[in-house]
Amino acid sequence: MTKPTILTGIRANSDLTIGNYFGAMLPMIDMAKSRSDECQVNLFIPDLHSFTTPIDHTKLYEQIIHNARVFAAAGLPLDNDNIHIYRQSYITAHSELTWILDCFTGFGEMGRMTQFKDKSSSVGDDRTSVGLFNYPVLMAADILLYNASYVPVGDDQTQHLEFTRDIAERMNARFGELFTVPESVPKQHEFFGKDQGLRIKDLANPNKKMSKSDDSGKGVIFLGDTPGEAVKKIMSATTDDKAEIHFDPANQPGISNLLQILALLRGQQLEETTGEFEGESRYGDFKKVVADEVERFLTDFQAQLTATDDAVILKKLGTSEQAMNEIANETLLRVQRAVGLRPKAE
Ligand code: AQP
Repeated sequence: MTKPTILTGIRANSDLTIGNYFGAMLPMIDMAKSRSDECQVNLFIPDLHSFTTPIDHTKLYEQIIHNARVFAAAGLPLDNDNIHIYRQSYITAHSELTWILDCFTGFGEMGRMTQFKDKSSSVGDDRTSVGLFNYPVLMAADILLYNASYVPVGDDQTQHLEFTRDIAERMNARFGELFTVPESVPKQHEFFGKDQGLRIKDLANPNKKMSKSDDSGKGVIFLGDTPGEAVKKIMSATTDDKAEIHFDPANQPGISNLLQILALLRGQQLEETTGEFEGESRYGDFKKVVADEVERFLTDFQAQLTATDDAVILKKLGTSEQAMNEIANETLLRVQRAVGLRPKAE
């Protein structure tokens, strides 16, 4: 019996943040390690998704390789044959299947996607591309090409997973069993077990999430920040005038965010960290504790990053991409035959 496939990725549009690291990368690596005996794990670098919003293209290729290094530095076992790490654009079937699925996707269906509405309003009409409008279809192709059943999704991606299930069912109803339909959102939550909703907030504006594409970067800690830069960002983080530390995201979002960050950096349960500082009044002292921990984390992480070996990483990418091309091309051929682009199978 073939093993179920788990699939997940992080865009390479900019340096990663501690939000991406603790909210996505570390959980992905833990999941890959714990599930790789029973599942095939596909971790991919969605390089085609990286420019649905404007980026500096002179930096894209280096950023892609850099993200692969970050996975290695964060502990991804590159010698595990059940874990694949690959660059999306190296498997051309992603683009080809996207076009075919596009022609079975409604304009209105895409226009209802809240991510499109949010992101297009933030970049403005002139810079809103058809790629941004269309990216859920590319995401559906990313999943369906590999018959993936499990895709960890945060709130912002649930609509896209639902669309993937819809288009797979639509194509299957019309052309016969072409695709494995990924599990529903509740089943994904059941499978991945833990809370997928963790969100580190922007330090300057703790009412919004920390994002790698943030224009000012003032409230964002990037993995490539010098420890000194990161310390300054923590020390100038927005808090409140209550002068009492409580974990209360609704009323004290800044302080609560710092407690959350500290717990993640220390690898502690949030309750343990909040218990230690509950009721204290000296925000400056508390920030210094968080800043020291951030400094230590970045110093260690950057040393691990420097120690990664590009030859080993490129070899792993190459091996995974070869294996992924085989699986993806098989699915694509099935679809091409079904829609009449290739002769029917003998
Ligand atoms: N602040 C965050 N806290 C926890 N997790 C986060 N993630 C993003 N921000 C936080 C998780 O990181 C992964 C990144 O996926 P993505 O690059 O495909 O896109 P995203 O969700 O749009 O992430 P960003 O950092 O906000 O990127 P930009 O600014 O480029 O759009 C996801 O698993 C996400 O949940």
